[in-house]
Amino acid sequence: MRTQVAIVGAGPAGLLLGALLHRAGVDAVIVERRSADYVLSRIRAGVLEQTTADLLDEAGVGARMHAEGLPHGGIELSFGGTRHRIDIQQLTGGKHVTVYGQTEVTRDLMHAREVDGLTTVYEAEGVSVHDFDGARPRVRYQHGGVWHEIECDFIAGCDGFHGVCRASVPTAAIQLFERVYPFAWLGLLSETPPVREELIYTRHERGFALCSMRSPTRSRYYLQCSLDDKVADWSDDAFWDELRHRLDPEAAESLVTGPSIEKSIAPLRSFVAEPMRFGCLFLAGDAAHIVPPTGAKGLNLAASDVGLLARAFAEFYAGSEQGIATYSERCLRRVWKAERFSWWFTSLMHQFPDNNAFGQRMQQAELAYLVGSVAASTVLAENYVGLPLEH
Ligand code: RFL
Ligand code: PHB
Repeated sequence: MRTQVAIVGAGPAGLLLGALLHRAGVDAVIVERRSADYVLSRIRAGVLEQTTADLLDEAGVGARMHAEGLPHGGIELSFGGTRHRIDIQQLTGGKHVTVYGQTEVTRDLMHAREVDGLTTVYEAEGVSVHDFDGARPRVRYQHGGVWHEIECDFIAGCDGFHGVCRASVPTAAIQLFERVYPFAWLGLLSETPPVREELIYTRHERGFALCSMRSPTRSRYYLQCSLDDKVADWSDDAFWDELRHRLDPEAAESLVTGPSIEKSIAPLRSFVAEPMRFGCLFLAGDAAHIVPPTGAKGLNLAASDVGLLARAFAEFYAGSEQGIATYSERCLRRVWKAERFSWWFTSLMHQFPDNNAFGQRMQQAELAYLVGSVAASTVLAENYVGLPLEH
C-alpha cells in the first residue's frame, strides 16, 4: 500500500490529523493497535479549548459538539470549606471552554472517516516504523495473520505515551524531560446530574477532588488517591463518601450519587520529548508530551500539534518546506507553556506526601491570593481557556 502520510494511532490526535489532511486533499492511512470499540471505551478528557473546537470545525466534525457540548465561562475553586468562582469569560475578554467528552470527539471523527470512505486499520499487530531518516519511510504491521507494509512520504506518530514511534528513535537523537507525581486520580462516571453547573476544583487536607460532567445528566468525578490503590479497593459508596468529605458543605449536601458506569485510576506525569521531528517521522499528542490532567490540557495540546502538522504537510505538497522545518520548535513553545501551567495547578491543588505545615500554608496563601487578585485570576483564566495558536 502507498499513501502520502501514514498515521500511527487512532486516538484524537491521529483521527483529527486524518480529518484535517483529508480536507486539505492529502492522502493518509491510519494504523491502530486496538479495536474501534476499545478506543471509544477509554474515558478521558472533557474540556475543549476554543482552538480545539475551531479545529474540529475546520475538520468538518463540529456539528454535534456545537449542539450537545456545554459552553462554560467559569470554574469554581474550593478550599477551606468555601467555593470561589473564577469568571473566565470576563477575565479573558469573552472566551469560554466547551465541555464535550473525548469519547464523543473520537466518535464524531471515526464516523466522519467512515462516511468519507477513508482507510483505518484497527487491531493492527506488531506495528513498526522504518527508514524515517531516509527518503522511503515505511510502516509495517500484521493484520488477520498477514504482514502488510505502507510506503509513505511521512509518518505521523500519534500513538500515545506507550507507542512505538517515539521508542523507535535512537536514544542519542532525543532528549526526555519527566516528572512523576507521587499520587494518582481515581475517576468515576455516573448517570447523575452534576453537583453544580460549572466544574469545581477542590483542594482539601484529604486530597484533591474534581467535579466535572459530560452532560446535564452525566457526571464525571475525580479523587486524588494513592499510587498503590486499585479500582477494586474503591466501592462506589467509598468513593461518594470520600468525595462528600472533600467538598464544601453546600456542594456535599446537593451531591446526587448513583451507581458508577466506569471507574479507573490514572497516574499523573509531566513529560516532554524534544525534538518532535526526526527526518520524516513527526510526533504529535501524548506520543511527544504528557501533562497531569489538572489543567485539562492533554487533548488540547494533541489537537494544536496536529493542527500545525496538517498545515505543514499541506504546505509541503504545495511546494514549501517551511512548515515541516519549524513544526517541532513551534509546537514545543506552546507545549512548555502548557506543561508549566499544568504543573503549577497540580502543585497548588494536591496533597504531596512531603508537604509540611509550611507548604500547606503556602498553598492556602496562594489560593487566597489567586481568588482575591484580578491579576492572579487572569493568569489562571487565560491559561485555562488556552493560549493563542502560533501560525
Ligand atoms: P491517545 O489518546 O493515547 O491515542 C493513542 C492511540 O495510539 C494507539 N497505539 C498504537 N497504535 C498502533 N501501534 C502502536 N504500537 C500503538 N501504540 C498505541 C493507542 O491504542 C491509542 O488509540 O493519544 P492522543 O491521540 O495523543 O490523545 C491524547 C489524549 O488522549 C490525552 O492527552 C487526554 O486524554 C488527556 N486528558 C485531558 N486532556 C484535555 O485536554 N482535557 C481534559 O479534560 C483531560 N482530562 C486526560 C483527562 C487524561 C486522563 N487520563 C486517563 C490520563 C483526564 C484523565 C483522567
Ligand atoms: C474531565 O471532565 O474528565 C476533566 C475535566 C477537567 C480536568 C480534567 C478532566 O481538568
